[in-house]
Amino acid sequence: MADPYYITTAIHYPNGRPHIGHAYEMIAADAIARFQRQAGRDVRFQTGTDEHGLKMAQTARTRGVEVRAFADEMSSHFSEMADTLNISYDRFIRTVEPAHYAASQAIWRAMRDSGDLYLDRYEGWYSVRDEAFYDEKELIDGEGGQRLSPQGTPVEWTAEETWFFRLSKYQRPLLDLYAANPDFIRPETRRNEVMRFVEGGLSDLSVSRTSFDWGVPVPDSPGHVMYVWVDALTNYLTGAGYPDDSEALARFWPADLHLIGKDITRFHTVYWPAFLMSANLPIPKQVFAHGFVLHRGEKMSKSVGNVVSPDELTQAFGVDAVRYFLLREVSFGQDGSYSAEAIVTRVNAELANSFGNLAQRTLSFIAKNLGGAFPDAGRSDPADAMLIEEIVVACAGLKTAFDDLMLSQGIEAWMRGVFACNQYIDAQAPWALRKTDPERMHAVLGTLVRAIRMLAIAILPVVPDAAAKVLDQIGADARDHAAIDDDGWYARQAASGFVIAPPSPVFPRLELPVTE
Ligand code: ME8
Repeated sequence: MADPYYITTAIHYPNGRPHIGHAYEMIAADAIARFQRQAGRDVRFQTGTDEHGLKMAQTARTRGVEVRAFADEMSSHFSEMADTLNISYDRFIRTVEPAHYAASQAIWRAMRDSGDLYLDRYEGWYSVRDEAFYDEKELIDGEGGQRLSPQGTPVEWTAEETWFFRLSKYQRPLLDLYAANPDFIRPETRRNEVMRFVEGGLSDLSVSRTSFDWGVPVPDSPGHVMYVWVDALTNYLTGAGYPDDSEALARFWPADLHLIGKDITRFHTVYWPAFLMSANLPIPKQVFAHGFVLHRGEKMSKSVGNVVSPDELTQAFGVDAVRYFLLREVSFGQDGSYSAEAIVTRVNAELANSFGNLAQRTLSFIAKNLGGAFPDAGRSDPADAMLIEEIVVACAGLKTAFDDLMLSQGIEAWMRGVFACNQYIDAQAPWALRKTDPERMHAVLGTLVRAIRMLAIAILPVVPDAAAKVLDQIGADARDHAAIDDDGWYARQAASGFVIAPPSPVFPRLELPVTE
């Protein structure tokens, strides 16, 4: 049976509409999931919405709607966005599902049975926006002396009876975990931050609330609901069949990769492994914290008026263009910036004018001048084998980089293959050979068809629809990594009598919308 691979995104708060940051995270996870499927892994890919907590309850109240109805409506915007963006998730989890209540209560009982939960009075600072507790020493001063969280969000003083989790007990085990697994937290900058934070000492964590009831009820403790992060993090286990589906659990737990944004690293690399250790469950193999996507270098905010919805972007430029841009432009793990100009420039230069143009010119020439028949072997030249070698290297470069989650570098390696094709066309001038040297023309066009197929397979995880269209145009069915190295494909396809129809362009040239 194929090797399992379990990948998750964060589950998103549906207290507002999805924004480009949510889209970015789903797209990156999707490219990784598709890439692993191509490599033959048995992928389980989960995304979803995080629907409990004070933030959701307060937003619903402000809007005068019942919180469950509000959650239902808002969650659907996220699943619709996932579908629009062509996200190949296996499960879209909602934390209001009964299966998720069962998982959250099971992990709670397991932590309680380990002696790690106790009742006490909590008094301290809470940020509803971050759904996070902060120590006094972490706070910063805002305007007019207002206390703010380190993220710059307002905090309020809270005092209530709550259950506590003995986080302090896990300081040493956590530091040991980081030391033994240098790749558990990536990138390196985040790993260093987390280690410094844990080395500074850990306070026990308040993990239940009594002042509101929008959450998973704490077992055997009437009036308490779980702190939203306890239930939220448990979604990853719910998706792996916890607690009852032992077959799925054995297969998919621990997760291979939690892909999250940098602002929630602490929850995933401190609290989550501590909860799991307490419940005697294995720790995920890796947490990768991606950076933030900014609009023209600025944080998106409603008050600045620079919030662009993912829908607006995909309607203006197309889904694959937006996917390509985000993965190519943003060095994975760092912050990045987007603007309409940057999208148009990047996509036109690399997709429309380079890869798209290469496929379009080659295939329409064959359709027109060879009646769509695959070119003959013709008279080969060392330049042909050299080009194929460059393409093999480019595709292998993408694979090595994607295996290591270096998405942007992987696409860059692929682009070198595209540029090699364009140089080859300039040097070989196949269109001119039609009259002067048809045998050579056949060999050149045949080499280009081979190259186009390999490049299209390699880039499928990034631009799944567009690359599939190119592959359809040449009738290439096998689309996994092994197919890239299949030298016999061309001869078989030519012998099958497949006819290349006049292609319609797959990567249109983008125009800047007039409003920008
Ligand atoms: O934090 N650029 O949900 P969330 C890139 N429910 N990524 C961004 C971003 C931006 N501008 N803004 C947010 C939560 N994100 C919790 C997670 S997981 C058990 C619970 C990322 O809707 C953010 O870092 O506030 C996070 O990974 C994800 O979007 C959801 O953020």
